[in-house]
Amino acid sequence: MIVNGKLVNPKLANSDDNVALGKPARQSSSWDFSSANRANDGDINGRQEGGSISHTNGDNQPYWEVDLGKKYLIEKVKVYNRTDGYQERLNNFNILVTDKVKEDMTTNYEPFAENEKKFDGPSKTFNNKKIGRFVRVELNDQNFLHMGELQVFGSEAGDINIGASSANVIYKVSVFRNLSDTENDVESKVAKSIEEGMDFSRTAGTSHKDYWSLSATAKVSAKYGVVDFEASVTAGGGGETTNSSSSTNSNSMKESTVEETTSWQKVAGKSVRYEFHKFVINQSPIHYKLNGEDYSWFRIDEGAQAAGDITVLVIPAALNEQFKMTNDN
Ligand SMILES: [Ca+2]
Repeated sequence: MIVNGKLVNPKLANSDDNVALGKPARQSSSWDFSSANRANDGDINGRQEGGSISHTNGDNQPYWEVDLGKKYLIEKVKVYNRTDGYQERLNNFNILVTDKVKEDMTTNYEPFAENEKKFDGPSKTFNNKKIGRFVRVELNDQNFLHMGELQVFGSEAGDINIGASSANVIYKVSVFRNLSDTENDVESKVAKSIEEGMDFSRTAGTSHKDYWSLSATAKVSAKYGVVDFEASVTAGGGGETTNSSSSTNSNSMKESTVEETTSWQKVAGKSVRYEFHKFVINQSPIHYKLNGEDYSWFRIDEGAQAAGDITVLVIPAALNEQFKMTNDN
């Protein structure tokens, strides 16, 4: 078995970015030259003379809406009110999100913030967790709607589709880390069965007929995956190994392990032993695209039992960027 590769860090959307900035915006009507795009032009100036506030006519339930271009897990919406008077008009309003478009009409709105009253100070931040592509501010009553700026913060949510049902092999990884200089017995948890929630993917290599690969990817969030740990191994015919670990903020994480046991293994000094425990399930994988990367995983209907096969990889713990190792297995 020949293993070589480098550590990789999955790219994740930067949640500090205002994803509404400069995106297409519209409103129920425009008063004078106060077009919708003024509320996401990057200028929070709330004075009419500054030329950067959006402003509708006195419509019944006027709205302002931005199209983020793709689905995001929206976690924060910050609204900047007008500051040169008339602030009380931004009163009794909803912030709504949706990712549904039907014949150019947005539908199926969900409230991000409901029946909000006017707020003190020039801006207010609303927190929630909603999947959406469109963010709308709408007054419940008849009035003028104007805002200095509206900012949206979140991470790209990606797209999900369900694959064809088939027998699939997935792996759960156990990590035995020995940071001391000498060989030691190291304890880790080994999964005996797994179920829905925290999921693992397998990717088949295609560049060589004897070539195989696997990846064990811990996903968090019931609906949308965020990588917490990823290790992939390819071998046979001189494959390539990547091994990465990253920590991200999680959303409704749910452990998949139903039953586990404690295992002790001897691990050489300054090394990490990875055990990939094989599970075989027969159902449809869920394919997921996030930040240009493809993932697939499973929502397992019933606790799947370990098949008993274990693949072991031991690598130096101090490894940082590049590593190469060879053994006869
Ligand atoms: Ca503005």
